[in-house]
Order: sequence, then structure tokens, then C-alpha cells
Amino acid sequence: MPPFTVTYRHATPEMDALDAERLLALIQFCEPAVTDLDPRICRIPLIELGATVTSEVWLSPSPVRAGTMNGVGYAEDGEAAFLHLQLDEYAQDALQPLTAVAYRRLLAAAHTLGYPHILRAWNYFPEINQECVGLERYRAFCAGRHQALMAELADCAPHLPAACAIGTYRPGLRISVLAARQPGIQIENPRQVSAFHYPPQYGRRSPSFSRAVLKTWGQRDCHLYISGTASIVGHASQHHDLRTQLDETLLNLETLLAEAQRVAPAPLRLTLLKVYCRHEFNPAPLRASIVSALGADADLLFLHADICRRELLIEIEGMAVGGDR
Ligand code: 3EB
Repeated sequence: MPPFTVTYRHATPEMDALDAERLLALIQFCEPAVTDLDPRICRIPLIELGATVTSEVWLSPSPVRAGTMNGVGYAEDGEAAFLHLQLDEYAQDALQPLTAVAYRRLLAAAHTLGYPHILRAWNYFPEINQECVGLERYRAFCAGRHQALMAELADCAPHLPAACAIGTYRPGLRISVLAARQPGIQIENPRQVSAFHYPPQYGRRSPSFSRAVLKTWGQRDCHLYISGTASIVGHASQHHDLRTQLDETLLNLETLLAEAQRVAPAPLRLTLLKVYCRHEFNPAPLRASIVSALGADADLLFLHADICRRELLIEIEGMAVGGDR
């Protein structure tokens, strides 16, 4: 069985125009609805740059089962599961315990459903660079995530998911994960210190994520889930302007892809890239640079968002695919 596919649709699809039986996740970047009736719909409060309205559609080759468990929305197809959770911040300084609770609930639901391996996580919450009681909120988030993941995974580092942590414009901690029955393979970037080994100047608890995770599905097919990648060399942020940060980021992406290619069972091609921009840039020139560095295969989505280090202006995450699909 081939794995699920992820594509961008640059138009708002009606639920009934989608193959609802096989829909694993529908991710939209817009004002969240008060209630989402379908647990597979995930709305992230970020503004898309450019004139398009894009939806991210995860489609399974087989019928999915969807539901909610202890506040966690999920869908699974026998091979992979998408799970997501939104928690209200009951106090501005409670992000750390709230994050730990969120991860514990996601891990517990994934376990119960039979998908104990978290391959990829998306973390969204507001005011990511704001200080709260002397601690930047991103660092509070990192401490909570570390607490939950380290408790769960004894020799945690090799099994950390690929991830991104992004600032939104609306209250609420939103975390989604991709989970599987079998683990993926950790891929690190030789140009960068692994985030889980960052020195303490970036926070008392290092960020618990892998640069990328390679997952084989069946005999030949594989996915590479690429974490948010930015203008960081070693552990230090580089450059002060957008263009040079973009070039450094693209070099990091190419390096990561080459590193993954050494262990991938088939040639990898980038299929999707999500570009988070701190300021409202015109995406057209950025798109041209990205296409000329990485090729025109990948579909691009540009979002106006805060990035977890104040000095970073751009961050790119995405997915590459190997095999027939
Ligand atoms: C970095 O490389 C930039 O904390 O989950 C990128 C991807 C970043 C994921 C996370 C943070 C995270 O450190 C920031």
C-alpha cells in the first residue's frame, strides 16, 4: 500500500468536494472556527502571503477512521495517524506546564491508537518571542516539551520528531503530530549543531526535535519530514537581512536533503515547502530564489508568522518524497 499524500490546493475546497472517506487531515491557515465538527480539520491562525488561499490536504490510500480522544482529534488509516490538540492558555505564564500536558495527551492518544512513534510535530502559539516572568515564551514551551518527551522516551534524542515552532496571532496552543506504527530515521544537518545539543544560552532545556525524519512506507516509498530550517550555522543565527538569511537557509535545506539521500531507499524530491516570513514580504522574489536553488518541483506556501528566534526573518519547512509517489 502506498503511503498517504500531502498536497496544497490553492483554492478553498468544500468538504464534500474532497474524498471524505480517505481524508486524513485538512489544514487551513485562517481565522479558527469556534467549533470544528470534523476532527480532521485543523485551522491555524496565520496570514497567507500572496493572493492565494491554500489548504493542505492529506489523503490516505484507504478509508480512515476519525474521532476524538481526551480532547485530541485524530484520524488513522492503519499505517499512519494524524492527531491534533488545542489548549487555551489559562494564564500567560503557564505555557510550560500546558505544553507538557498537551504532549502527554497527544502521546497517550497516539499510543492507545497503536501509533507510538511521533515522526513530525507542528507547534503554534502566540507571542512566541515575548518574555513572561523573565522567560521567553518559546523557551517555556521548550521546557514543557522537553519534560514530556524525555519522560516518555528514555534515550530520547534519536527518536525526536521533526518539528517547527511558530508564532501565531491568536490565543491558544495548537499542536499537531504525525504518528506511525514504526519509527523513522533521524537525519541531522552537518552544518548545524543538533538542536537537542544546543548550549544553555538558548534556554535551560534544549529544543527537542530532529532536523528531519525519514520514514519508509512499504518497500520503496519514503517520506522525508523536514523541520523548520533557518539561517543557523553551528548553533548561531547568521546574517541580518532577508536575502542572505534565505540563501543560508537554502544551503541548510540542500545539505539536509543530501544527508537524507544517503540513507533513503529511493531518490528524494521536494514536494512541499512552507515558508514562514516574519514580515509581510512580497513572496514573488523569494519564490524565484527558492525555485532556482531547489528546483521547481516543490509547491510553495508563504505565511506571515513569528519565528522562534527574534533575529530570524525566515524559516522553511517541508516534505520530500521518494519512490512511486
Ligand atoms: C532552529 O533551527 C530554528 O523548537 O520545534 C526550527 C525548527 C526551530 C523547530 C522547534 C525550532 C523548532 O533552532 C528554530
